[in-house]
Amino acid sequence: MTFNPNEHQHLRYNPLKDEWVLVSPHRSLRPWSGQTETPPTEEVPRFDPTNPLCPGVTRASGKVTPKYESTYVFENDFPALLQEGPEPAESDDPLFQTKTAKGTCRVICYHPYTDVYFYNLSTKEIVAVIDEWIKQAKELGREYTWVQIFENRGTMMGCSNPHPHCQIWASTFLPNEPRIKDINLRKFYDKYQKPMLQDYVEKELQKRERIVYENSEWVVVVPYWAVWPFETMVLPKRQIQRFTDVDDRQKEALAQVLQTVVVKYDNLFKCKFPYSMGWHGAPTGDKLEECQPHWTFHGIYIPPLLRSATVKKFMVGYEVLAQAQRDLTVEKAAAMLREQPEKRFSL
Ligand code: H2U
Repeated sequence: MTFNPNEHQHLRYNPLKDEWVLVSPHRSLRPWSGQTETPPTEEVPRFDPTNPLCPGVTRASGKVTPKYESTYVFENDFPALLQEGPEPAESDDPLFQTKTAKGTCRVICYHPYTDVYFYNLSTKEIVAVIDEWIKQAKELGREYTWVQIFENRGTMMGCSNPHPHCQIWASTFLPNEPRIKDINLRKFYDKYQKPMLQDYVEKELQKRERIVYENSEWVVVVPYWAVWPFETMVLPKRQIQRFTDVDDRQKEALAQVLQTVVVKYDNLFKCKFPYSMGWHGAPTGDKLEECQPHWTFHGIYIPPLLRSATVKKFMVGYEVLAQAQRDLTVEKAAAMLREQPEKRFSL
Protein backbone atom coordinates (compact mmCIF):
# COMPACT_ATOMS: atom_id res chain seq x y z
CA MET A 1 0.00 0.00 0.00
CA THR A 2 1.41 3.46 -0.82
CA PHE A 3 1.18 6.25 1.70
CA ASN A 4 -1.71 8.67 1.24
CA PRO A 5 -1.76 11.61 3.69
CA ASN A 6 -5.54 11.82 3.35
CA GLU A 7 -5.98 8.27 4.57
CA HIS A 8 -2.95 7.19 6.53
CA GLN A 9 -1.72 8.24 9.93
CA HIS A 10 1.38 10.39 10.10
CA LEU A 11 3.19 13.11 12.03
CA ARG A 12 3.53 16.70 10.83
CA TYR A 13 6.13 19.17 12.03
CA ASN A 14 5.35 22.69 13.19
CA PRO A 15 8.56 24.67 12.58
CA LEU A 16 7.18 27.67 14.49
CA LYS A 17 6.88 25.70 17.70
CA ASP A 18 9.32 22.84 17.12
CA GLU A 19 6.42 20.49 17.83
CA TRP A 20 4.80 17.58 16.06
CA VAL A 21 1.11 16.91 15.51
CA LEU A 22 -0.35 13.43 15.02
CA VAL A 23 -2.72 13.21 12.04
CA SER A 24 -5.15 10.25 12.11
CA PRO A 25 -7.46 10.69 9.08
CA HIS A 26 -8.90 7.17 9.36
CA ARG A 27 -10.50 8.24 12.64
CA SER A 28 -12.57 11.16 11.35
CA LEU A 29 -15.75 9.16 10.91
CA ARG A 30 -16.04 8.06 14.53
CA PRO A 31 -19.47 8.73 16.09
CA TRP A 32 -19.89 11.41 18.74
CA SER A 33 -22.01 10.96 21.83
CA GLY A 34 -20.14 13.41 24.10
CA GLN A 35 -20.88 16.95 25.15
CA THR A 36 -22.64 19.25 22.72
CA GLU A 37 -22.67 23.03 22.93
CA THR A 38 -25.55 25.44 22.51
CA PRO A 39 -25.38 26.77 18.95
CA PRO A 40 -23.92 30.29 19.04
CA THR A 41 -26.75 32.76 18.45
CA GLU A 42 -26.46 36.32 17.29
CA GLU A 43 -29.56 38.29 18.12
CA VAL A 44 -28.32 41.46 19.76
CA PRO A 45 -29.86 44.92 19.77
CA ARG A 46 -28.07 47.81 18.06
CA PHE A 47 -27.90 49.64 21.38
CA ASP A 48 -28.24 48.23 24.89
CA PRO A 49 -28.42 50.87 27.67
CA THR A 50 -26.98 48.31 30.14
CA ASN A 51 -23.96 47.36 28.00
CA PRO A 52 -20.87 49.31 29.17
CA LEU A 53 -19.25 49.10 25.71
CA CYS A 54 -22.14 51.01 24.11
CA PRO A 55 -21.87 54.81 23.65
CA GLY A 56 -23.10 56.79 26.64
CA VAL A 57 -23.19 53.85 29.09
CA THR A 58 -21.27 53.80 32.40
CA ARG A 59 -18.51 51.19 32.76
CA ALA A 60 -17.49 49.16 35.85
CA SER A 61 -14.95 51.88 36.73
CA GLY A 62 -17.69 54.51 36.91
CA LYS A 63 -16.35 56.20 33.77
CA VAL A 64 -18.86 56.87 31.02
CA THR A 65 -18.17 55.46 27.55
CA PRO A 66 -18.41 58.56 25.36
CA LYS A 67 -20.78 58.83 22.41
CA TYR A 68 -18.11 57.62 19.99
CA GLU A 69 -18.70 57.41 16.25
CA SER A 70 -15.91 55.16 14.96
CA THR A 71 -13.54 53.05 17.08
CA TYR A 72 -13.12 53.66 20.81
CA VAL A 73 -10.27 52.54 23.08
CA PHE A 74 -10.31 52.42 26.89
CA GLU A 75 -8.18 51.00 29.70
CA ASN A 76 -9.56 47.63 30.79
CA ASP A 77 -11.26 47.98 34.19
CA PHE A 78 -10.14 44.45 35.11
CA PRO A 79 -6.56 44.35 33.76
CA ALA A 80 -4.44 41.21 34.04
CA LEU A 81 -1.35 43.43 33.84
CA LEU A 82 -0.72 46.63 35.76
CA GLN A 83 1.84 49.30 34.94
CA GLU A 84 3.16 49.53 38.48
CA GLY A 85 3.48 47.22 41.46
CA PRO A 86 5.96 45.72 43.92
CA GLU A 87 8.59 43.54 42.28
CA PRO A 88 9.26 39.95 43.40
CA ALA A 89 12.62 39.10 44.97
CA GLU A 90 15.08 37.27 42.70
CA SER A 91 15.64 33.63 43.55
CA ASP A 92 18.69 31.51 42.73
CA ASP A 93 16.70 28.31 43.17
CA PRO A 94 16.12 26.91 39.65
CA LEU A 95 12.86 25.32 40.76
CA PHE A 96 11.25 28.45 42.14
CA GLN A 97 11.91 31.18 39.61
CA THR A 98 9.87 34.38 39.55
CA LYS A 99 10.13 37.41 37.31
CA THR A 100 8.62 40.88 37.19
CA ALA A 101 5.48 41.22 35.08
CA LYS A 102 4.26 44.67 34.13
CA GLY A 103 2.00 45.90 31.45
CA THR A 104 -1.27 47.44 30.47
CA CYS A 105 -4.59 46.17 29.12
CA ARG A 106 -6.96 48.00 26.81
CA VAL A 107 -10.24 47.28 25.07
CA ILE A 108 -10.99 48.45 21.49
CA CYS A 109 -14.63 48.84 20.46
CA TYR A 110 -14.78 48.43 16.68
CA HIS A 111 -17.96 50.45 16.09
CA PRO A 112 -20.71 52.23 18.08
CA TYR A 113 -23.33 49.63 17.02
CA THR A 114 -23.56 46.28 18.79
CA ASP A 115 -25.23 44.42 15.89
CA VAL A 116 -22.35 44.81 13.43
CA TYR A 117 -19.20 42.84 12.72
CA PHE A 118 -16.62 42.45 9.96
CA TYR A 119 -19.15 40.73 7.71
CA ASN A 120 -21.46 43.76 7.52
CA LEU A 121 -19.11 46.70 8.13
CA SER A 122 -17.99 48.73 5.12
CA THR A 123 -14.37 48.56 3.92
CA LYS A 124 -13.88 52.06 5.32
CA GLU A 125 -15.14 50.99 8.74
CA ILE A 126 -12.94 47.88 8.76
CA VAL A 127 -9.92 49.98 7.73
CA ALA A 128 -10.72 52.23 10.73
CA VAL A 129 -10.35 49.16 12.98
CA ILE A 130 -7.06 48.21 11.25
CA ASP A 131 -5.83 51.80 11.67
CA GLU A 132 -6.66 51.65 15.38
CA TRP A 133 -4.80 48.32 15.72
CA ILE A 134 -1.76 49.88 14.04
CA LYS A 135 -1.99 53.01 16.16
CA GLN A 136 -2.13 50.96 19.35
CA ALA A 137 0.69 48.66 18.21
CA LYS A 138 2.84 51.75 17.53
CA GLU A 139 2.02 53.57 20.75
CA LEU A 140 2.33 50.59 23.10
CA GLY A 141 5.23 49.10 21.12
CA ARG A 142 7.41 52.07 22.10
CA GLU A 143 7.22 50.96 25.73
CA TYR A 144 6.38 47.28 25.74
CA THR A 145 8.23 44.21 24.46
CA TRP A 146 5.06 42.49 23.33
CA VAL A 147 1.75 44.03 22.29
CA GLN A 148 -0.80 41.27 21.94
CA ILE A 149 -3.91 42.35 20.07
CA PHE A 150 -6.55 39.63 20.25
CA GLU A 151 -10.24 39.02 19.97
CA ASN A 152 -12.36 36.32 21.58
CA ARG A 153 -15.45 35.80 19.48
CA GLY A 154 -18.45 34.11 21.09
CA THR A 155 -19.16 32.97 24.62
CA MET A 156 -17.61 29.54 23.84
CA MET A 157 -14.27 31.38 23.65
CA GLY A 158 -14.84 33.34 26.83
CA CYS A 159 -16.11 36.54 25.21
CA SER A 160 -18.00 38.41 27.90
CA ASN A 161 -19.70 41.07 25.82
CA PRO A 162 -21.62 40.92 22.49
CA HIS A 163 -20.42 44.36 21.39
CA PRO A 164 -17.82 44.12 18.55
CA HIS A 165 -14.51 44.57 20.33
CA CYS A 166 -11.06 43.16 20.96
CA GLN A 167 -8.45 43.42 23.66
CA ILE A 168 -4.79 44.43 23.89
CA TRP A 169 -2.47 43.14 26.55
CA ALA A 170 0.94 44.83 26.34
CA SER A 171 3.74 43.45 28.50
CA THR A 172 7.33 44.11 29.55
CA PHE A 173 8.10 40.42 28.90
CA LEU A 174 7.88 38.22 25.82
CA PRO A 175 5.05 35.71 26.47
CA ASN A 176 5.60 32.00 25.74
CA GLU A 177 4.01 31.70 22.29
CA PRO A 178 5.98 34.55 20.68
CA ARG A 179 9.09 33.66 22.72
CA ILE A 180 9.22 30.14 21.27
CA LYS A 181 8.26 31.46 17.82
CA ASP A 182 11.08 34.02 17.98
CA ILE A 183 13.63 31.29 18.76
CA ASN A 184 12.46 29.05 15.91
CA LEU A 185 12.13 31.86 13.35
CA ARG A 186 15.66 32.98 14.20
CA LYS A 187 17.09 29.46 13.87
CA PHE A 188 15.47 29.07 10.46
CA TYR A 189 16.73 32.48 9.31
CA ASP A 190 20.28 31.72 10.47
CA LYS A 191 20.23 28.41 8.62
CA TYR A 192 18.51 29.40 5.36
CA GLN A 193 18.99 33.22 5.23
CA LYS A 194 15.32 33.66 4.51
CA PRO A 195 12.36 34.53 6.75
CA MET A 196 10.59 31.22 7.45
CA LEU A 197 7.10 32.54 6.85
CA GLN A 198 8.03 34.24 3.60
CA ASP A 199 9.42 30.94 2.38
CA TYR A 200 6.26 29.24 3.64
CA VAL A 201 3.90 31.65 1.81
CA GLU A 202 5.76 31.16 -1.45
CA LYS A 203 5.56 27.39 -1.16
CA GLU A 204 1.87 27.40 -0.19
CA LEU A 205 1.14 29.63 -3.20
CA GLN A 206 2.83 27.05 -5.43
CA LYS A 207 1.29 23.96 -3.84
CA ARG A 208 -2.22 25.45 -3.59
CA GLU A 209 -3.52 22.68 -1.31
CA ARG A 210 -4.25 24.60 1.86
CA ILE A 211 -5.36 28.03 0.63
CA VAL A 212 -8.69 29.24 1.98
CA TYR A 213 -8.62 32.70 0.42
CA GLU A 214 -6.14 35.04 -1.22
CA ASN A 215 -6.11 38.52 -2.67
CA SER A 216 -3.41 40.79 -4.07
CA GLU A 217 -1.65 41.21 -0.70
CA TRP A 218 -2.60 38.36 1.64
CA VAL A 219 -3.10 34.64 1.68
CA VAL A 220 -5.13 32.71 4.25
CA VAL A 221 -4.15 29.07 4.78
CA VAL A 222 -4.94 26.26 7.15
CA PRO A 223 -1.29 25.76 8.09
CA TYR A 224 0.33 22.42 7.20
CA TRP A 225 0.87 21.79 10.93
CA ALA A 226 -2.54 23.03 12.20
CA VAL A 227 -3.71 21.53 15.47
CA TRP A 228 -7.21 22.99 15.68
CA PRO A 229 -9.57 21.63 12.99
CA PHE A 230 -10.19 24.95 11.22
CA GLU A 231 -7.23 26.98 12.43
CA THR A 232 -6.00 29.52 9.85
CA MET A 233 -3.06 31.86 9.35
CA VAL A 234 -3.19 35.18 7.51
CA LEU A 235 0.13 35.77 5.76
CA PRO A 236 1.37 38.77 3.75
CA LYS A 237 2.52 38.20 0.19
CA ARG A 238 5.07 41.01 0.63
CA GLN A 239 7.44 40.44 3.55
CA ILE A 240 6.80 42.80 6.51
CA GLN A 241 7.90 42.43 10.11
CA ARG A 242 5.25 44.27 12.10
CA PHE A 243 1.72 45.65 12.04
CA THR A 244 3.23 49.13 11.85
CA ASP A 245 4.80 48.20 8.46
CA VAL A 246 1.38 47.57 6.85
CA ASP A 247 0.84 50.10 4.03
CA ASP A 248 -2.40 51.45 2.52
CA ARG A 249 -2.67 48.75 -0.13
CA GLN A 250 -2.19 46.03 2.44
CA LYS A 251 -4.74 47.69 4.74
CA GLU A 252 -7.50 47.70 2.12
CA ALA A 253 -6.71 44.12 1.19
CA LEU A 254 -6.62 43.11 4.87
CA ALA A 255 -10.12 44.56 5.28
CA GLN A 256 -11.25 42.13 2.56
CA VAL A 257 -9.54 39.28 4.38
CA LEU A 258 -11.24 40.11 7.69
CA GLN A 259 -14.61 40.19 5.96
CA THR A 260 -14.20 37.07 3.85
CA VAL A 261 -12.68 34.88 6.54
CA VAL A 262 -15.52 35.48 8.98
CA VAL A 263 -18.15 34.94 6.27
CA LYS A 264 -16.58 31.61 5.30
CA TYR A 265 -16.28 30.55 8.94
CA ASP A 266 -19.90 31.52 9.70
CA ASN A 267 -21.18 29.76 6.57
CA LEU A 268 -19.37 26.52 7.45
CA PHE A 269 -21.72 25.52 10.26
CA LYS A 270 -24.33 28.28 9.77
CA CYS A 271 -23.57 29.96 13.07
CA LYS A 272 -21.65 32.80 14.64
CA PHE A 273 -18.38 30.84 14.43
CA PRO A 274 -16.45 31.16 17.69
CA TYR A 275 -12.70 31.77 17.71
CA SER A 276 -9.78 33.55 19.25
CA MET A 277 -7.85 35.57 16.74
CA GLY A 278 -4.89 37.90 16.95
CA TRP A 279 -1.71 39.28 15.41
CA HIS A 280 1.97 38.39 15.77
CA GLY A 281 4.95 40.44 14.59
CA ALA A 282 8.52 41.19 15.59
CA PRO A 283 8.92 42.05 19.30
CA THR A 284 8.98 45.72 20.21
CA GLY A 285 10.01 47.84 23.24
CA ASP A 286 13.80 47.51 23.71
CA LYS A 287 13.88 45.45 20.51
CA LEU A 288 12.16 48.13 18.41
CA GLU A 289 15.40 49.33 16.87
CA GLU A 290 16.82 45.83 16.49
CA CYS A 291 16.86 44.33 13.00
CA GLN A 292 14.59 41.30 13.11
CA PRO A 293 14.45 40.02 9.53
CA HIS A 294 13.49 36.54 10.74
CA TRP A 295 10.00 37.82 11.64
CA THR A 296 7.01 38.02 9.31
CA PHE A 297 3.88 39.78 10.53
CA HIS A 298 0.86 37.44 10.46
CA GLY A 299 -2.61 36.80 11.84
CA ILE A 300 -3.92 33.68 13.55
CA TYR A 301 -7.45 32.37 13.96
CA ILE A 302 -8.05 29.55 16.45
CA PRO A 303 -11.63 28.26 16.34
CA PRO A 304 -12.68 25.43 18.69
CA LEU A 305 -15.43 23.81 16.57
CA LEU A 306 -14.90 20.39 15.05
CA ARG A 307 -17.86 19.00 13.17
CA SER A 308 -20.87 21.26 13.70
CA ALA A 309 -22.02 24.36 15.54
CA THR A 310 -22.51 22.19 18.63
CA VAL A 311 -19.55 19.78 18.62
CA LYS A 312 -16.19 21.23 19.52
CA LYS A 313 -12.75 19.76 19.72
CA PHE A 314 -11.46 18.98 23.19
CA MET A 315 -7.75 19.26 23.86
CA VAL A 316 -7.60 16.46 26.40
CA GLY A 317 -6.13 13.02 27.09
CA TYR A 318 -3.31 12.14 24.70
CA GLU A 319 -3.13 15.75 23.60
CA VAL A 320 -2.38 17.20 27.00
CA LEU A 321 -0.31 14.22 28.11
CA ALA A 322 1.57 13.40 24.91
CA GLN A 323 0.96 15.41 21.72
CA ALA A 324 -1.70 17.25 19.75
CA GLN A 325 -3.72 15.12 17.35
CA ARG A 326 -6.23 15.78 14.58
CA ASP A 327 -8.60 13.52 12.63
CA LEU A 328 -9.80 15.87 9.89
CA THR A 329 -6.92 16.51 7.50
CA VAL A 330 -5.67 20.05 7.08
CA GLU A 331 -6.26 19.88 3.31
CA LYS A 332 -9.88 18.79 3.81
CA ALA A 333 -10.47 21.59 6.34
CA ALA A 334 -8.97 24.12 3.91
CA ALA A 335 -11.18 22.83 1.08
CA MET A 336 -14.29 22.98 3.28
CA LEU A 337 -13.58 26.64 4.09
CA ARG A 338 -12.48 27.55 0.58
CA GLU A 339 -15.71 26.20 -0.89
CA GLN A 340 -17.89 28.37 1.34
CA PRO A 341 -19.56 31.30 -0.43
CA GLU A 342 -18.31 34.84 0.20
CA LYS A 343 -21.83 35.96 0.97
CA ARG A 344 -22.95 35.24 4.51
CA PHE A 345 -25.88 32.89 5.17
CA SER A 346 -29.09 34.37 6.48
CA LEU A 347 -31.33 32.57 8.96
P1 H2U B 1 -13.95 39.96 26.45
O1 H2U B 1 -15.31 39.95 25.89
O2 H2U B 1 -12.92 39.35 25.50
O3 H2U B 1 -13.95 39.38 27.81
O4 H2U B 1 -13.52 41.50 26.58
C1 H2U B 1 -14.28 42.45 27.23
C2 H2U B 1 -13.38 43.20 28.18
O5 H2U B 1 -14.02 44.38 28.60
C3 H2U B 1 -13.05 42.39 29.42
O6 H2U B 1 -11.67 42.17 29.48
C4 H2U B 1 -13.67 44.65 29.93
C5 H2U B 1 -13.55 43.27 30.57
O7 H2U B 1 -12.62 43.29 31.63
N1 H2U B 1 -14.68 45.51 30.55
C6 H2U B 1 -14.27 46.66 31.18
O8 H2U B 1 -13.08 46.96 31.23
N2 H2U B 1 -15.21 47.47 31.77
C7 H2U B 1 -16.54 47.20 31.79
O9 H2U B 1 -17.32 47.95 32.33
C8 H2U B 1 -17.04 45.97 31.13
C9 H2U B 1 -16.04 45.08 30.48
